[in-house]
Amino acid sequence: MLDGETLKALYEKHCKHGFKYSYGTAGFRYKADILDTVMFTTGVLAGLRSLHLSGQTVGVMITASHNPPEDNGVKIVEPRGEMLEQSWEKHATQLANCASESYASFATNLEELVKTLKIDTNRSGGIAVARDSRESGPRLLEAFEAGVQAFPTLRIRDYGILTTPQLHFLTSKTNEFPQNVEKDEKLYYNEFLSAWDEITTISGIEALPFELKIDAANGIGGPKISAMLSQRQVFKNAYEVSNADWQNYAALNYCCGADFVKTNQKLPHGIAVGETFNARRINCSFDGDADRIVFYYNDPQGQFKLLDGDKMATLFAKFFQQLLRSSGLQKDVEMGVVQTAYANGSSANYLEQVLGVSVKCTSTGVKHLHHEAVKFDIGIYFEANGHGTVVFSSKFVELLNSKLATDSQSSPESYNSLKLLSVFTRLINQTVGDALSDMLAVLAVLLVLQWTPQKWDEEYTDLPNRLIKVVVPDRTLFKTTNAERQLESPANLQQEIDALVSKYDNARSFVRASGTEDAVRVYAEAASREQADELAAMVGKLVE
Ligand code: NG1
Ligand code: ZN
Repeated sequence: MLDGETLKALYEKHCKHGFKYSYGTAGFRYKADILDTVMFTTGVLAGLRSLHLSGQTVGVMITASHNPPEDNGVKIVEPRGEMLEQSWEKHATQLANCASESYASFATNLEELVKTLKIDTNRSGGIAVARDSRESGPRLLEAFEAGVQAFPTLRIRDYGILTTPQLHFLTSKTNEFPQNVEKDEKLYYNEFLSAWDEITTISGIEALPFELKIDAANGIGGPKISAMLSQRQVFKNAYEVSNADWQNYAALNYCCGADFVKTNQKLPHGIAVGETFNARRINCSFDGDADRIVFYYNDPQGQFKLLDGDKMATLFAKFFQQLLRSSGLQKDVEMGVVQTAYANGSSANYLEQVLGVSVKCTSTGVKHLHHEAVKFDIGIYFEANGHGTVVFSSKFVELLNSKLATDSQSSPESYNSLKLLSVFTRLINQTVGDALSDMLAVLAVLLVLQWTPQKWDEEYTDLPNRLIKVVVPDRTLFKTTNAERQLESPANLQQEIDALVSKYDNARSFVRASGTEDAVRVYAEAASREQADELAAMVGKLVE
């Protein structure tokens, strides 16, 4: 470990005093100009984490996802690509807050962590770091790297600008694959494109039978999706990337991207609808770091229709259920869907009542959903905003492989279904929700089922809903229970919300503090658009 004098000099170069930080839903996320201290301490903490995990490579992503351009953030990724182990979040928060107080406080806290976690600071270890396209990225990276220098035995691999899921993927492959395999973007593209190739072979298509429009939120997903799709003839002339101006910092997430489309329930700037209805036209929006995706289309009446995370979860559930049945595996495999309180009531109903699939509800934030999803053999998890993926248990993958090895003589339908299930385990980025891989997976399902976006949408009808943000003096006063569906404090507020909800048809509403923005979120759904809007506004007034 670095000597005290040198570490202090680095600290003084990068740290400022007087802020209070907290490692929230998706790591630290604030205005970029107050983040230097946090970046420095996150460098130190990621180093500690790697050393604690016997020198395995730990990932770090510098991003503020769908937030405005002036924000930024950072999160730590576990060696297998998952979110930081929950018990370490408090260490991250504490170290940042100590550093924000004084060097002495930071140094004491660091010493305590090394001691209590029994960390050998002389061993080697590794950090893989990447950032999204924000202007503040290079400055914050510098502060981060200064923090990592606390442990001179650590190697840093700086991947430059990547999507968040690319960083998760490469972190996981760095630990999984031998050293002589190059862990770069090529590895990422090859992984998903080779699975996609099998889909095109199975479907027998030479050209994508969709007119695909991609809104890249002026983020890093734009150049990356082009780099991916341009490698395959089947996409030639079939897609167009809009809002791909990722070097125009101010344009990031502005009037475009998945969050804009989901929240406003309308087309983003830069995506126009044709004069005449085209059943094969499908649009999608990524968020700024390309870990979320939502799809949408305009119906024959010209009405905007959203196909969000709930629609993706239900599409995958129906599809995998069919494949499990036709391959005779349904009795051996447990499949479930994990959602949050923001999932549309109709989606949970459809899953449980129509498909008969089990549904679990967790707190917001993919780390909670992921944790629950891995309990299933096929765990489908999506936040309504389009952030999610599917995870497959190793037991399931082994079962598939052994069936594929022995079942080649069984019915072609069953064998084909087994093959498709196997391809999907490779087409989907299981480490984390990934706009690029999710997009390919959704297109693959539609191709196999020969469905149009409208056919997909017709499976069930969303209840009209509204999500609003209310700025309050102190959002930490809002404490929830029951997977964030009910408030415990402020006292009596839940009863007042319940009283309002009971006046509307088929209604539901809940309130929680955001973990990524300084605001409280109010969600409402009801039988009609007017009722949902009115209920959200009324609950919003209660909260103010
Ligand atoms: P917060 O700000 O805690 O609501 C938002 C999203 C989460 C998740 C995180 C991380 C909503 C309502 N909330 O969290 O689902 O994606 O950002 O990006 O969409
Ligand atoms: Zn994101």
